[in-house]
Amino acid sequence: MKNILVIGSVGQIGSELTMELRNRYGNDHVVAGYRRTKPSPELAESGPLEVIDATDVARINDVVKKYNIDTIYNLAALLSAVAEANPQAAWNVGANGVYNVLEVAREHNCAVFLPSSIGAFGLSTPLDNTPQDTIQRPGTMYGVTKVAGELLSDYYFKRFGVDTRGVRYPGIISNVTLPGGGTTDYAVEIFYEAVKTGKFTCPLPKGTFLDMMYMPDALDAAIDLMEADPDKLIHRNCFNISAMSFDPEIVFNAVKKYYPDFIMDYDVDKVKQGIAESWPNKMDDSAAREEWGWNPKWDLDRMTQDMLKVIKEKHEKGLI
Ligand code: AKB
Repeated sequence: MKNILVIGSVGQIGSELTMELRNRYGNDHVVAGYRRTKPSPELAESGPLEVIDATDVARINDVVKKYNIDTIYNLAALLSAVAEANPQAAWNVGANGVYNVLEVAREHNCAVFLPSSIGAFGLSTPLDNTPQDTIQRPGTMYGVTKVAGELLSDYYFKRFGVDTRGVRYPGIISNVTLPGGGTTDYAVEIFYEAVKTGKFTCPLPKGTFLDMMYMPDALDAAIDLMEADPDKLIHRNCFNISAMSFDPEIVFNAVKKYYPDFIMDYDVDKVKQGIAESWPNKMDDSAAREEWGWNPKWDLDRMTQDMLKVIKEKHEKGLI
């Protein structure tokens, strides 16, 4: 049986990934590592919990020893827009934090899941059908840390044999924990506003296409890749994965189908616009499909129905 540590377990992906890992591997086998934000009662009461900061290598080491950890999922990061506001902190968590996790993994022989992002690309990358292996010159600190993480993961595998694996996540859409400070956050907020106020002001301009994915597919991607046969992994780290690609008008119309009175206007955030325009419109994820069977299950319409249903139920219960 695996003993897993999730660093960043209260974030948008971490909160749901930790619960999914507990379902699959047993509650006692998955340690939820968090830094400052209080974990939800569900997370806190269903299994072990430890305060962990990715920038504190001694603390990671202690927790790995205490629970005999053999697999680490490191979800700690500052998202793209927040990282632009505080590049020093973004480097510390996104690059030094990754280095710390890899060092502990090397010493204790742990497998490591390190997520990269569409943010690892930049304006000189082909933005349509973005290849798995291509030019990566991101113009953001978030992107710089993601490229550093990809390279470090490859290095630790080749040099020290650490079982590192990772995907390049697109914008993730979910209804449990809100993302904080990403460029793709609008694609989550639009669903909440449709239910709560019937009106949404979009920070990205019409025509800004980005890769997106519903959370259940994002969780499957992480766990399926960690379970994949290592002999079949040619790339191993930073696989392009995508489930859909849309611009604000397309997701607006998808919501409007179920909320016909929903209205949207635009108030473009220049920082987010600049970031979004340097990211792929649509990635080629054929390497992930070929090497470990990546096959997303959720398309835009199915996801829209599910998001609206769950958020409406929460709203009616006064939870949001
Ligand atoms: C962000 O917008 O910063 C993230 C990402 C795509 O990595 N959601």
